[in-house]
Amino acid sequence: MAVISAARPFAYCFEPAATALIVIDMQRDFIEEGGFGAALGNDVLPLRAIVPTTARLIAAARKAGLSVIYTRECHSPDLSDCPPAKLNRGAPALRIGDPGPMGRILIAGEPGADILPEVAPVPGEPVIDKPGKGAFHATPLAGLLERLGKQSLFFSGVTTEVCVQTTMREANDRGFECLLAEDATGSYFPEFKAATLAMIRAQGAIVGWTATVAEIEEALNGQGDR
Ligand code: TIU
Repeated sequence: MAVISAARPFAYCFEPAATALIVIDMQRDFIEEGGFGAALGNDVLPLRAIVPTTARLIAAARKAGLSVIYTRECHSPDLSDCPPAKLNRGAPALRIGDPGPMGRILIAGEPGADILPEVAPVPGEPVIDKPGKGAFHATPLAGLLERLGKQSLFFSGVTTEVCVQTTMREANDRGFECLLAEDATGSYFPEFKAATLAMIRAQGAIVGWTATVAEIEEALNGQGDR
């Protein structure tokens, strides 16, 4: 058993072999200009800032033998998996499925749906395409985690208060011990990120724990072993 002693709100214990790192939606459509995030009117720079720390976390997880599982928010080309409630929400400059500078917005197989090369999966690492914000909705993720025998999940990716928090809450209800990597998750709204971290760990870790990448690395390197 390993422990992240400095995790908030208190120490987080995990069995590395029963732990997976979930890397959520580190896609060009959210992190680069010309994608869905920018089309919604957002400044993408705060998301770019977490790319190096996320790469570090992925490398540490791989080295320690954790499973690394990726998600991508994207839809089939005919949009049959995109409900009107999602497609028509708000007044974005470009809607899901519209042609943009990185291909059709948020469509599987288009360049914009790709994961950034700095944090890309290596062969054999699962990539789960999801039509919703939560990664358990309409995906094989629950079955995959059960087959792999995972009980603890580390979370990283974008955006903190939308897809990351939704997935973390889904996982919490499914019985996983959840930890969010504070500096490997990002939001277009710094105040929403701060609020999400606070609400996750409030009330005695009501949703889960948070820790920095350095604190997670220390535990994965064995310095946190009991
Ligand atoms: N808009 C926003 O903050 N996020 C999303 O639409 N998707 C994800 O968080 N991946």
